[in-house]
Amino acid sequence: MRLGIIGLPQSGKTTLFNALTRGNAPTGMSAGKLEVHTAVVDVPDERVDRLSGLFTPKKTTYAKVTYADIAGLDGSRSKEGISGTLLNQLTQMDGLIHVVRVFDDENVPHVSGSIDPARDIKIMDDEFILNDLIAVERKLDRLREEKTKGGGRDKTTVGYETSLFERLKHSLDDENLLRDIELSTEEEKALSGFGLLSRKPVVVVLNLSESQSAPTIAYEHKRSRVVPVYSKLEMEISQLSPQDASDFLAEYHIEEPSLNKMIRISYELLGLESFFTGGKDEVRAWTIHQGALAPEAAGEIHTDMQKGFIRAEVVTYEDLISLGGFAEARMKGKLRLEGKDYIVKDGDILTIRFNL
Ligand SMILES: Nc1nc2c(ncn2[C@@H]2O[C@H](COP(=O)(O)OP(=O)(O)O)[C@@H](O)[C@H]2O)c(=O)[nH]1
Ligand SMILES: [Mg+2]
Repeated sequence: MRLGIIGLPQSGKTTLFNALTRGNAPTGMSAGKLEVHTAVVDVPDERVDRLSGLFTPKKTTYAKVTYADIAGLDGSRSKEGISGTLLNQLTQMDGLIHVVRVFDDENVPHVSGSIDPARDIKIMDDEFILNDLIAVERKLDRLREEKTKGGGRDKTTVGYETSLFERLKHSLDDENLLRDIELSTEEEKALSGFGLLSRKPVVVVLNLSESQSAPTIAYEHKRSRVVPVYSKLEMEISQLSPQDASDFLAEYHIEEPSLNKMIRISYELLGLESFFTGGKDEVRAWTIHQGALAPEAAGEIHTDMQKGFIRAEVVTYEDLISLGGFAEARMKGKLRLEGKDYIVKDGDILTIRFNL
């Protein structure tokens, strides 16, 4: 999972990035030009810790999330859209974390001269809508050309794409985020790889100072969440030892550090879940889409396992932990044999049987 941290200059992107990755990238440097920091972090999951305690494996591997702190968007709404390199960075992301400034600090000038989170959210949304409109119009031009020239792909496909992109265009013309429109699985598939920005799931982070409480922001969109975060405080906390960090969190009444919260919310928004594999060699967490079938899950582990998939032995996390192992689970009839049509559930522990 790749999550891009975006927002206006000086909104606190790098501060949040540091909080989420326990990093120390320089903050307060923003000049509004393209600059990207990336870091890969483990997805904290206490189920992995418990499984590791059960199997005592040689190796324990958590699922991974990549954070990219992407500076360069300034809400300038250029006619040509977002520039190539920056756009390229953005389209690669599975989801976006939009940092919006709420904190007040006279030493940190605001690019728009005042603190207004709702305005800043709209600046970025409008920029994305405009950019998507440019991309969609270009695509429609190409489709028209393809239709007149002929000889390329078959007419039905071209017609199908044309009506889909026309629908997108109407929606964008009305200044709607593409996140809000309902698409069939087939349409979704036709759009994959297109990287439309206003369709990407978004966590809006209201970046607060320690003394502030979160303002109420009405932001009713699909695949979107608004989350208040004390980025600067959390960046400081992220640099502490675990014991000091939990004392601090308690003192400031922060129930769950953003480190964990952001990942949990992103999994929800992106429709992701985890399954596990376990044994003497390795306990490992894997990420899949909700609704993935057993062979797809197997394919996450290795393409050979998907190709040669025979069946999966499945036990739930709760059963495995309470019964104490695969052998015990089998004796109690809790180790199921599942075939190609099995929909993997969050927390399943899978052993794939395959044949090459
Ligand atoms: N007072 C205060 N300052 C903050 C907060 N978050 C970020 N800053 C400061 O705002 C400035 C810009 O932050 P930075 O993370 O570099 O913003 P970026 O340009 O979006 O990457 C830095 O001087 C930060 O220390 C906050 O919650 N409170
Ligand atoms: Mg920065």
